[in-house]
Amino acid sequence: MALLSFERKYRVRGGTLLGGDLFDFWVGPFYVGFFGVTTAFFSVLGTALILYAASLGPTWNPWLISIAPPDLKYGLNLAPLKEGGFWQIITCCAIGAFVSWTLRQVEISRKLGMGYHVPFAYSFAVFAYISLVVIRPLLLGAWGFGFPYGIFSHLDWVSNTGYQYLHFHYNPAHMLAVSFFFTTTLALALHGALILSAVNPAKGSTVKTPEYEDGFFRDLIGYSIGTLGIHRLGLFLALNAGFWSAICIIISGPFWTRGWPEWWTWWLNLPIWS
Ligand code: UQ2
Repeated sequence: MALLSFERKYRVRGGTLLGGDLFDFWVGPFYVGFFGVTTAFFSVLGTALILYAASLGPTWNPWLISIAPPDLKYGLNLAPLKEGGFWQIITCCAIGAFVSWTLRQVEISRKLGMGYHVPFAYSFAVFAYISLVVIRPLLLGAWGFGFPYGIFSHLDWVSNTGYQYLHFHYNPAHMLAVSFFFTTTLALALHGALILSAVNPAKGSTVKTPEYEDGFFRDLIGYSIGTLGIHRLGLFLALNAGFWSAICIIISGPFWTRGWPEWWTWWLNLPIWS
């Protein structure tokens, strides 16, 4: 079925979490809903505040613009606008927009009678962001532990925060996260290549069926995970990458304050070595 006629068939009433029929309409191809309105509100307000805060700064060079969180001395209080207050309001807008976007995905899933896999997956990315700007700052007792909103400045924050723990690659949760990121790229490379190879057969022959896809990997390694399985694996790998990234930064500071290489002394201290 062509996409536009499919949309007409499935552009159904209901499935809303909030607002009933009030916001149950579309603008062009876009479903609105209560959370479409709140997404637009927080995105526009947050973007306007970023531009205004940037206009008060020293540069319009897009690489160098930076909106910093408050100084540590403000703890968990509200700071004056020009001393981190903008960062605090912008953070609220960002979280408002991300959560609204997630709930709009839920409403669309309900409308179409689908599972909640997309909002579930998206929520891991939102969790990773909230870990950096809310959960870890709360645990450490100051909003100033959040990262600055700027292209170079957030890179500097990542580097400085990493070196504060001497060698971040010794963080076991970071090890897991990196391994999952790499395995995700391996899985998508295998999957993308396999699908394209099946739909681009030798000149003159027809597109190959999934049995060929199974056949390729059975010939190669004696095992095929299957057409549904590869998507389950992909989701599992990608969600774990985001999840362990969030964990690796939450534990840095609140639960481990020394260098990460030192954490491994438990291994050197095992009685089996003596
Ligand atoms: C597969 C399969 C697909 C795939 C891929 C595989 C027909 C179209 C890529 C092969 C994947 C395997 C064997 C798992 C690899 C494991 C890791 C951790 C990367 O069998 O079924 O469907 O796209």
